[in-house]
Amino acid sequence: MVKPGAWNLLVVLVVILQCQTAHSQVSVFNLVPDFTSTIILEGQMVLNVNVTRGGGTEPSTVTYTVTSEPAVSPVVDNDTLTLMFEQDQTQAVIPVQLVDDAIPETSQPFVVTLVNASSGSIGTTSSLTYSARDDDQIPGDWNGWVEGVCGGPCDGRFRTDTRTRTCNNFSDPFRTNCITSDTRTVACPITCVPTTTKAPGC
Ligand SMILES: [Ca+2]
Repeated sequence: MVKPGAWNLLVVLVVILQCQTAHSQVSVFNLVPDFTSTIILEGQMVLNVNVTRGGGTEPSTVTYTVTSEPAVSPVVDNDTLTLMFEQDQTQAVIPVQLVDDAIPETSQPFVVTLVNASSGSIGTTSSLTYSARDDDQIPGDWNGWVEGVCGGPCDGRFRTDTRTRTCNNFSDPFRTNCITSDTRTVACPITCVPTTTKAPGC
């Protein structure tokens, strides 16, 4: 028969063993594929990519990269960055900064990659490739300026000219970014009649 004191000792040993087992687990970091929103527009500015941690619970800093083709107009700010996991934290978010330019272009891929962790290791889902869709229309040439009517005070008259152009979205409803009208302000000739004042006695 086991004495009560021995049971207590056994329980303590089991608890210590469990704690050691938990702390000895290695953190494994993975990206979380989420393509439910398959259309990523450059104009949305930010794409949040989730990272999960399994295994360990210790603080760890994960290094990652965000890269796009070294084209004339990269779709992300290519960079190497870090993501901090605090004690017991199991999820974190990488905010990918999209470049919202005004250049009409084709969809462009970019890649998010987990590189390493200060404590733990990178899992099998270490890299995901996305595609950023352009939202810029193709602008046509501007039509000529249409002069406005001069108005305002006689010594500060001005007119507002306008001009227009058409933009082509090539039947792509996501291409919405294009300015179709423009204005300019032009000074008009002064129309005040000069007046002269004679000094008294002249
Ligand atoms: Ca663009």
